[in-house]
Amino acid sequence: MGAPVRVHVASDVHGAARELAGAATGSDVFVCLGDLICFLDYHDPSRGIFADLFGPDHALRYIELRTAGRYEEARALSDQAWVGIGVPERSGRWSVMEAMVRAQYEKLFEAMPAPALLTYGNVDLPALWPDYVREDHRVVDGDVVEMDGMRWGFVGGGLVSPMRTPYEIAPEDYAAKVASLGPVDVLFTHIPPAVPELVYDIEARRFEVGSQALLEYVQRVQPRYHLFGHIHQPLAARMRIGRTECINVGHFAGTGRPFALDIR
Ligand SMILES: [Mn+2]
Repeated sequence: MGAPVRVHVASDVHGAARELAGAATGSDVFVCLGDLICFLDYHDPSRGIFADLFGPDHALRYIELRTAGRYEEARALSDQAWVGIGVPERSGRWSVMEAMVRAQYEKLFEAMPAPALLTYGNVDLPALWPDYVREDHRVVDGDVVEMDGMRWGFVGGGLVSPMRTPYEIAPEDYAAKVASLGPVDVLFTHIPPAVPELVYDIEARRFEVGSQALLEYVQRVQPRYHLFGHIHQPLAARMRIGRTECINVGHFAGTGRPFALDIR
């Protein structure tokens, strides 16, 4: 048996550029599972694009409404706030947001270790990535990378949800990406398989969206590992599904540390 491959995995970076810069130290391979952008910080409402645009009080109220599942009221509050900063037309908002997203991506991709294997989270804008990825940043979505005689599969993005985050995919399109992988030894995705314990967030107190297609894939293909993020405070951070060890790699923005695993 050869030497193990030590992989460091970071997911849900949400603006933590400083910590990201050191996240590959000591690893053979660095993997980032997305959600680079910070729109809102549920722990620190003074951080993120919403707070920068509308102030921390607005961000806090917006967070409260969304946490309570009052999405329509949250949207109305946000409409008001846009009027407040002199951008009443919906059509004018994107250019303001895009400039702020670009400023974050510039910092984050500069801090991103290289080489790295990357895929998208639901809080990412794939169309902007080509402007920021560096030469040794390999973006993989619905595809397989050969690694030391193993097949590592990657599926990025989230599924359609009431949160209306930027990169949400219809379940049938997501399932098609999963199906296109073929068999893999290690599966990397942003979102978890649809297992209640893995998708329930004990702090937000709600079920987030997991993927039925991922669950069926894991049950059928039985990769050695399925590594994912997305749920910041999961009810269960790991679980066996048959032979597969399913692991939530943790909330990088909260811990500042990558998940480390030796794979042989
Ligand atoms: Mn996410």
